[in-house]
Amino acid sequence: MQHDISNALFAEAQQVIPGGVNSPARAFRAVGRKPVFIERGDGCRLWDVDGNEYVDFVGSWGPLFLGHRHPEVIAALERALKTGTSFGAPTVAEVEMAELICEIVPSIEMVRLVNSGTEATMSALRVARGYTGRDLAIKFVGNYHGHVDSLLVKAGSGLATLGISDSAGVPEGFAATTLPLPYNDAAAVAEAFAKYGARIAAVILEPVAGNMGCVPPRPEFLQALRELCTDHGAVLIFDEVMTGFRVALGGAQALYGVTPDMTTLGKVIGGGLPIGAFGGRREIMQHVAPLGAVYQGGTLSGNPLAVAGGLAMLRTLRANADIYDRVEASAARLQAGVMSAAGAAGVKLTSNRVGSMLTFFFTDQEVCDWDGAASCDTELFGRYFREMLARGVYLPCSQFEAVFVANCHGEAEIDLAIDAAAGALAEIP
Ligand code: KE4
Repeated sequence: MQHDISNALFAEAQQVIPGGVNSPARAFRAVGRKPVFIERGDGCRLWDVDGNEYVDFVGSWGPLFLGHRHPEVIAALERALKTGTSFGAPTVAEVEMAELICEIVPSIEMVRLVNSGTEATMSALRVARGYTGRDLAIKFVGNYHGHVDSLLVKAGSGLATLGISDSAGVPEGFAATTLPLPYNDAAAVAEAFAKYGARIAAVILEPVAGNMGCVPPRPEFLQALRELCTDHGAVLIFDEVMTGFRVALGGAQALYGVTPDMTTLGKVIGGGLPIGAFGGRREIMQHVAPLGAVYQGGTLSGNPLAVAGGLAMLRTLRANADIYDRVEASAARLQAGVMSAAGAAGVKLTSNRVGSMLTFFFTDQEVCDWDGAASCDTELFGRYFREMLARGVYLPCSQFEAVFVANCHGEAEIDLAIDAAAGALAEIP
C-alpha cells in the first residue's frame, strides 16, 4: 500500500489544523504513523484518498452500528434535505425522537438533545449539581466523558482524593470538584461517600468502559453504585454515549438491569451526524431551563438532519432487534479467531468483549481497570496496528479504544480480519 496523497494532505493539514486533525483521537500518534485520509465509506468498508480499501472496525468511533451509508439513514437525510437544514425552532421530528428514546430507555422520562457527547455529559453534570445543590462528582480513572473541563482530571495521590488537572487550561479549582476513583472498585466509592457523601452531586461512569479499551463492569459494581447513590442522595449518571443502543437496544442499563437516574447518549443516536442527548427522571429534568433554573441551550440542538438520521437508525434497530444477536456472534467469532492466532504466534494477548465492542490487550494480565490497561505493551500494539492496516483492516488507532463490529460485517469480513491478524501477529514478536 502507498499513502502518498494522504501524506501530502497531512502535511498541508498541519499548516492550518492543530496536529492536522480535528480530534486528537484520529491523529495516529499512538501507532507510529501518519493518519490516512478517507475518501468514502460504504457498508463496512472504507477507501482512502490513495485508493486503498479497508474493512472498517472503527465505524466513526461508534455511531455507524449499521455501517456507512445505510439505505434507511441516507433516504431519511435526503427527505430531510428537501425541507431545510436548520430552523432554530421546534420540529415534529424532535418530539418523535424524544418519545422514541423514552420508549426504548424507560429510565429516561424526559430528554434534551444536544450536539455531542461532551455537551451531553457536561449538561448532565450541571443538572445533577443544580438538582442536588452539591458540587462534587465521582468519575473513574480510564473513563472518558468528552472534554468537559472538570472531568479532564487524573487521580491525586492516594484513594478518594480530589482530582488534579490532566489538561492545560483547566483551573485546579475545576479539577478539584472531581473525585477520580479506580473502575470496578465499589469499596473505593463507599470510602469516598463516607468521606465526602454530603457534597457528592453525582457519580458518572461508562457502564461498560470503552475508553481504556473495552472493560466490562464486575457483576456487583453497578448495583453497588446504584445503592450508594440512593443512600446518599447522589445522581447516578450512566454515560451511554458509546454503549447506548450498541450493547443492547436499551443500552448497558438494559443489559445489566441497573437503572441510573440520568443517562447521556450520542454516537448511534445520530446515525453519523453530530448529536448528543441527556435525560433521566422527570423530577431531575424539570430543573432544566426554561422549565427550571439550570441553563442549557444550543443553536443546532435537535438539528433536523441529525434527528432524521438518528430516527432512521433507532427505528431500524427497534424493528430488527435480531441485529444484536447477529453482531454479537460476529464479534465473538472475531474474538476467538484473533485469540487463537495470538496463541499460535506466541503473542501475549488478553481480550474483553461486551456485545459488538471488544478490545485485544497486549498484556497477559486481566484488564478490569486502568492499571490493567496500562500494563499493555503499546509499542507492540502500534506494530500490530500498522501490520493490520497494511493488510486492509482499519482498527482504532490506540490500545485504549474499542473495536466495533457492525451489522454489515459479514462472514467474509470477519474471516479477512482473522487472517490478517494471524499474519500480523506472526510478524510482530
Ligand atoms: P463526543 O463529544 O466526542 O461526541 O463524545 C464524548 C464521549 C463521551 N462519552 C463517551 C463514553 C465517549 O466514548 C465519548 C467520545 N468517544 C471518543 C472515542 N472513544 C471520541 C473520539 C474522538 O474524541 O475523536
